[in-house]
Amino acid sequence: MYRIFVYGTLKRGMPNHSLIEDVQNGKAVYVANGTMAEKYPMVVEPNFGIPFLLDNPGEGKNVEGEVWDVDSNMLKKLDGIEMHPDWYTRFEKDIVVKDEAAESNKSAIIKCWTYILCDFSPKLTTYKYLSTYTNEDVVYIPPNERFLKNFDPWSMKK
Ligand code: PCA
Repeated sequence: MYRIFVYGTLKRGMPNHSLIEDVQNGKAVYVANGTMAEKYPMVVEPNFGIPFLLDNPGEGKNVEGEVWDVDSNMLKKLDGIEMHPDWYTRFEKDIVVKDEAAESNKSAIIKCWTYILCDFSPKLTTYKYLSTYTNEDVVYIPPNERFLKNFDPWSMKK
């Protein structure tokens, strides 16, 4: 199994979450909510509503998300969707996980794979740095509809 941290459209209730729940893609088990140990700039690109964690550690906020255990089939599927390693790149990062039992304030740091945008266009750093992705402020345009707005994925890169 592989431990992953999702902070964007793959979270529960978000537009790509059904991929994780689809048993045809492989196995996935929810572990806990988590927060990145290190600060990162997380932005939502305003024209397509795509969340990006920018490879600029130390800037931005401690991003919140979900930890899941997935098998190699599911990981392959997610790598395909995120276009790892050409678009997003998957890295292992430290995630802080709290004991969710009442009255406990124990926490642990675990290593999880997460998708980060490297060599990003400087334009992306002009957007607001968020700690939590929601699909409320900017509507997410899924990949199969992006051509309608002439989306060029490589315009997000340097
Ligand atoms: N999907 C991945 C990376 C960004 C996105 O929208 C995630 O939810 O973590």
